[in-house]
Amino acid sequence: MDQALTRQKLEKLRTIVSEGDRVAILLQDDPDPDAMSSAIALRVLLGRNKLTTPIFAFTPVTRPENRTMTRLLEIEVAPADTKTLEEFDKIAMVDVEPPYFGDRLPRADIVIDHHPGYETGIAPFEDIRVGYGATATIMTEYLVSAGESVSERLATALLYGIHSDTLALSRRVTEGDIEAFTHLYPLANYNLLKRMDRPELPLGFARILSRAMRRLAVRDGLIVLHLGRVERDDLIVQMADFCLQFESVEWAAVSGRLGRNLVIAVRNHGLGHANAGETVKRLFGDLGSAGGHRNMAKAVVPLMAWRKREGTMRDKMIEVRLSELFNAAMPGEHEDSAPSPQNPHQDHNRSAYNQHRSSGKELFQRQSRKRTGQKRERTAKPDGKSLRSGGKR
Ligand SMILES: [Mn+2]
Repeated sequence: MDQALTRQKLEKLRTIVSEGDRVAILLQDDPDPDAMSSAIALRVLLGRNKLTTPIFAFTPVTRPENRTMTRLLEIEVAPADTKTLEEFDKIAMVDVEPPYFGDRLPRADIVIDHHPGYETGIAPFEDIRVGYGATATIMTEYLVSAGESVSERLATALLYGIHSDTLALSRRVTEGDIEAFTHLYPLANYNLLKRMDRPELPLGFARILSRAMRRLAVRDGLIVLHLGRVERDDLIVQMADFCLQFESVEWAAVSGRLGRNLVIAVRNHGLGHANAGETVKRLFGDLGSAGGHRNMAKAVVPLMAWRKREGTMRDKMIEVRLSELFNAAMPGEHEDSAPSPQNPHQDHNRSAYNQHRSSGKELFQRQSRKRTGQKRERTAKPDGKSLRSGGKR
């Protein structure tokens, strides 16, 4: 966006809010770094503080990285309710738009966002720049245009907002995002950034980790690990990311028990045709919520539903079973997991996953059937070793 237009917008923005107005800044549910950093930037632009212009959200910040951000940068997000919001003279929102809130929102005066697809023309001030990687970029442009000096805290927050919304400038990034990033970079505190990006691990996790590491094995580019009971969801996700870093690993599926659920995080390098989101949907969609993108996906399955389908909730068996499922789900790539004779559902599930397999492997299927005395479509040599001669690597 050109600077003249930003300056024009900025002037209008400042006319919307009068001296004595109490302003609420409202964020999306479970606010993320882009939203929180944009909120404190707006406060600075309006020349206000946290007493006259508090930040609200209907549900609290839950992600550990984001909680670390609020703690390290001392960002307070108060719980919103419609009645409380009604008491404010002006309601501003950043990184979100009025229709998102439905009935919960009494009014809207200022809207700054980068999300597409919402009805516009609701608030007297709107600046919606679809295509921008982050709202923090828009806010940085305002700050530059206003000639505001950006504090270390604000620069750190905005940089982290851009960083997390654009997956470290790798997704949906515009020249504007890179410019804002470059502008903020020398002003930010890297030590804090590092601590936000990698939240501290609870000490108790070390024991879980050491047990899991002993079992870690890469099979045809795939790692499957079940951690047992964990205290935080992000430990499972971090572990999946970690596993993906080992050489020759293309896919990692890591699970853990969290409350009454089995949480499964999947990561891959995006090679080949398999899609992580579609894979978890196919494997676990009937049990709970499952979905995601091509490279990262997640399933949250109630343990009771798992037991109903799989017949057991024992941690050891969960890992065995997940290993079978994921090995079978990799189209033509991962086929060498040992069959689990205890599991009555195996053949049924496999046949569904293997429908697309090529008939050129029939010889081995026959051998396999002879070996086990069962009708099975799984393609494996009698010795259980992989048939694959490499495939696409
Ligand atoms: Mn955003």
